[in-house]
Amino acid sequence: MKPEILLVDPMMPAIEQALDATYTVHRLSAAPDRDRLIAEVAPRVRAVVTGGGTGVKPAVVDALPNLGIVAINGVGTDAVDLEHARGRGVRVTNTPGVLTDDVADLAMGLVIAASRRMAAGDRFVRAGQWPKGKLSLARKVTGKRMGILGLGRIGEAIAKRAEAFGMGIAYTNRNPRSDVAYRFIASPEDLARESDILVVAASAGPASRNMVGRAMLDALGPDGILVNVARGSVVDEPELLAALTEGRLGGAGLDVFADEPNVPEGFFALDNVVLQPHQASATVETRTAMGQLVLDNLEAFFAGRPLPTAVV
Ligand code: 8YV
Repeated sequence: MKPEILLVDPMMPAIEQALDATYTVHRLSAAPDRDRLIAEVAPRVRAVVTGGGTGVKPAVVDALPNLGIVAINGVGTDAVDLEHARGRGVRVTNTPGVLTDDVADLAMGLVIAASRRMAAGDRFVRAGQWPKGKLSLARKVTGKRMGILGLGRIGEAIAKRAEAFGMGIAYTNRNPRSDVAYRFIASPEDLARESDILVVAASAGPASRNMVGRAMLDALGPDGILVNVARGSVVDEPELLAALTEGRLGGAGLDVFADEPNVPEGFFALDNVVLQPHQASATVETRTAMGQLVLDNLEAFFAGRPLPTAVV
């Protein structure tokens, strides 16, 4: 008898095939009526596999009496209530490490794209405007001051890349780090004031919710660039939209939003914003490695072995 699992978000075909080989997979995203599927399979489901941004609601965890593990296909754990899972005796795993480079690469891509107006330039050429005029000047990247909000694995990988661009690097973190030479600035607002480019790489949760609000955006200022590759919840989205619209902030590169996949339409009209549909870990190589880690965690769980990347 194969153990039964609930797959919340689709994964790469090769990973789904590997899941099918070992488990009976109930696919939530393909179900015409999700609540009905959950009710039907609830007593038999031993594992939930879900995306970092999607997670699983406590009510669903509570509806699955034999659930033993939630395997997150992502590093962020904010969409799963970890304390609730702990209370229910449910293990939780994520996929740290394997996606660090990709997220840092995309962050630098957004820094360059937003500063150098690459998306606006692309639209300009496609619209046949080049023969009629010139794109307005962009902002230089090399040598700028970068502030990093959250210097964990991903923040540090972004800092390493920024070093190659001759940037001065400062950061805010829960605690100063003794193992890096970057400048620690305790106050997020001071960090923004002393940065040309502010990159959000902090983990999401109650402590960082709406942390980047009006005060920080105004401190970053009309020439400042904000890049967010963490979670939409860390930034006060209406304040960000207002700052960009009113010219109080220079530009933004955004991979994440408060209510994905819904992006406030106000952003669509802004030429100084580069938008991505949560792509930071979305490469064949990294999604393969993330999927493999999910498979490894499930295998260890069902074999009664220690979990490779346990959070709970
Ligand atoms: C993924 C993520 O897009 O790692 C995370 O926390 O949000 C992203 O890597 C997501 O988890 C896809 O399943």
